[in-house]
Amino acid sequence: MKLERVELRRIGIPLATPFRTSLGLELDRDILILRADTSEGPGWGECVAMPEPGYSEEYLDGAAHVIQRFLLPAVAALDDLTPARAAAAMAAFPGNPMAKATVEMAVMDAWLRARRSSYADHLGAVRSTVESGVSVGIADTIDQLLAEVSGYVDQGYRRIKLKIEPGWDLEPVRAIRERFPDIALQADANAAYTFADARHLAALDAFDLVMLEQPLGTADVRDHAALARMLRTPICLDESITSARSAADAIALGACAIVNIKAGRVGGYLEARRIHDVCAAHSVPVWCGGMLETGLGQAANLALAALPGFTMPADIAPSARYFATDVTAPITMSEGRIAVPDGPGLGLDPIPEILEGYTTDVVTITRFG
Ligand code: SMG
Ligand code: MG
Repeated sequence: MKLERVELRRIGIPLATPFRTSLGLELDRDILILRADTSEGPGWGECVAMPEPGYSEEYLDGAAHVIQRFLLPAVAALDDLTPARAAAAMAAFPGNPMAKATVEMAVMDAWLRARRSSYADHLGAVRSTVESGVSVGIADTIDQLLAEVSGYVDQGYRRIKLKIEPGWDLEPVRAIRERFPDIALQADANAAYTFADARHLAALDAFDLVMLEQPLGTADVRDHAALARMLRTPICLDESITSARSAADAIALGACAIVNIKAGRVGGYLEARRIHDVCAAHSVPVWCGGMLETGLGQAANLALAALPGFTMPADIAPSARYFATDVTAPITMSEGRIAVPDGPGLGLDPIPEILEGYTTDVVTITRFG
């Protein structure tokens, strides 16, 4: 297989519900969709970088530039292109995991479609549906949060995750726990605290949380280990885990009991699978995180979340939770579960007219480097 042509398409989609976290407020999604045309057919990738650095140092314009200027020439130079060879070629450049994951995702899609094999089969999925969890943004008031979460509980989500930050933590968590004593509940701080907040965070132990996700800074792995010794609530790392190696280190330090895996954060689905393997070898449960993806990204995430070590509900929700109209046929939930696509490649296609309608910019590349 050989890369012949790439289309870098920027789309803007309003979010069905504004999403506020300690990182800022998202009202719509600005997303880069990469179409890779190869000698064996097309494949699709989605970039999860946000418009601004915040969640990590990557941002969308920067990722688009790195893809065009460095990653595509390296991948286009390969005569016998496979997903693993693409990842190896891109590894020559340090960092930029979300940019790399976008290219790898599209190459893997093209390669699997040509082989009539699904993402799920290729990655090693063992189940055909995945438990769906919902990530709930910071609300203006506790009453608004209660109303929003009630709706999600009624819809049947298997787990509720509350975004927290200093000033919005114990009270919202207490209110939700009092109203819903039996739901699986967890909190995600997106690195908003420091170790100086350890005693305050220990007060979350009263609310029987499944986990506390990334309370401290991305680089504060040793502080997470110290915090873990002070809390009964299990610590889950998200931002801090950037590779299988960093997962092994964090586990060895005692910095996390659970790992959130996002392919974009770690450079692609192949590295995501390696993190799954490392965690499984240490009996550390993992679950699939989300970055408010379209149906394309969700399709790949569903395949990943069907691997055996993914034993906790994913941040994968039906399309309607994110967008009034998704770019693919809508992803739907039934009794809190979402089906893993089983068609070739991602198993879902973008609908051309819908993609076109959301498009804000297209660049077509036929000569690389
Ligand atoms: O995709 O349902 C989703 C959102 C999941 O909360 C979510 N993602 O830190 O886990 C996380 C956040 C990152 C996105 S914040 C802009
Ligand atoms: Mg997180």
